[in-house]
Amino acid sequence: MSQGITVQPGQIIERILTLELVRVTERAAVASARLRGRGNEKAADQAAVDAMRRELNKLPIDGTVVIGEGERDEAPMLFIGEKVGNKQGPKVDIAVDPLEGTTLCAKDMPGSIAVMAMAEAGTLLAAPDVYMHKIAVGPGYPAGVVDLDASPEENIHNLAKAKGVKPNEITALVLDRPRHADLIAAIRKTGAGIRLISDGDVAGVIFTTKPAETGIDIYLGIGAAPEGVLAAGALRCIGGQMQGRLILDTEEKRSRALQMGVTDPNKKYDVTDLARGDVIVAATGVTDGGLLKGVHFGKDVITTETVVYRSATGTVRRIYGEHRELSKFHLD
Ligand code: VTB
Repeated sequence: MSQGITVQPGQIIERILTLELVRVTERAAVASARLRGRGNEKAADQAAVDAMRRELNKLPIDGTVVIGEGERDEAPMLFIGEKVGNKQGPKVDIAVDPLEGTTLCAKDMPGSIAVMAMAEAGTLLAAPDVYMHKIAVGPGYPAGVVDLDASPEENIHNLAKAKGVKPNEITALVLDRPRHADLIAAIRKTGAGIRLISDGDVAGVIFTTKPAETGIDIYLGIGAAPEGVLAAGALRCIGGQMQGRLILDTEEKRSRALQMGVTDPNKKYDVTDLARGDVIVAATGVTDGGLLKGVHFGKDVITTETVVYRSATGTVRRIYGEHRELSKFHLD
């Protein structure tokens, strides 16, 4: 008699859904990839949103979007609070960034991805779309080796010490923004190098988990909060440390955050505060990038590359898709 797969009730859904999530991000990636290099960020984003929503609604889940395209009034699709799925399955939180790096896609520059996370209901931080101070390093360091509240100099020195190298052998990844002028100067004072990126800090944080491959030891700076939750979901699987703090610098932002359940506006979140339950994160490349190859359109085949992180087991899968039934993309 065949042993089959023994799984706890509930887990089978999760196992199967791992592949289902790949389908969702693949569709979103293909839809937006058709609009690569057209200079139209909105259209590329909308295409990804439409495709992602259509696919999500086919899944056997009772999902609620906790990180989405915005508030209900501003975003007709995949708004925060929107119910997704066919309801024939587990209650889950859904976090989406259908096109992370819209500008990269519009300019056909490296690094745009379609990304989403699915987690046990109530376990993803319902982060408002505000900025977040973030810091992240990969696995293998003692807990607390870096800290959001330490100076950049201290963090670089402590990290270098823990890695057993000199500060000038450390490379930090920072979003290239005027707001980071002081941060950049402080990091450079230590002798460390900085890789500046124009967008795409979900991948930026993930890069820290494989310094030998990516050359990135630490992520520092201010990016968007929703991207912080998605990145934390991936780190939950791979390991690594991350801290984030919402930047709630106006009364309006503080009350919006409060409505979403943020009672302490100054809270320093760690990885498990951002994504504390079992979580699956899937990302498909739109344009070629360091994390993933983008979508390639052939005459008879469309190829995609997707990575899926599953926290329950720490499994990371890379899935190369060769899609030959192109009619499935016609709606995209
Ligand atoms: C970052 C980046 C994203 O937003 O989070 C950034 O990783 C933060 O906002 O790809 P600003 O562009 O205002 O600095 C994105 O660029 C887009 O969501």
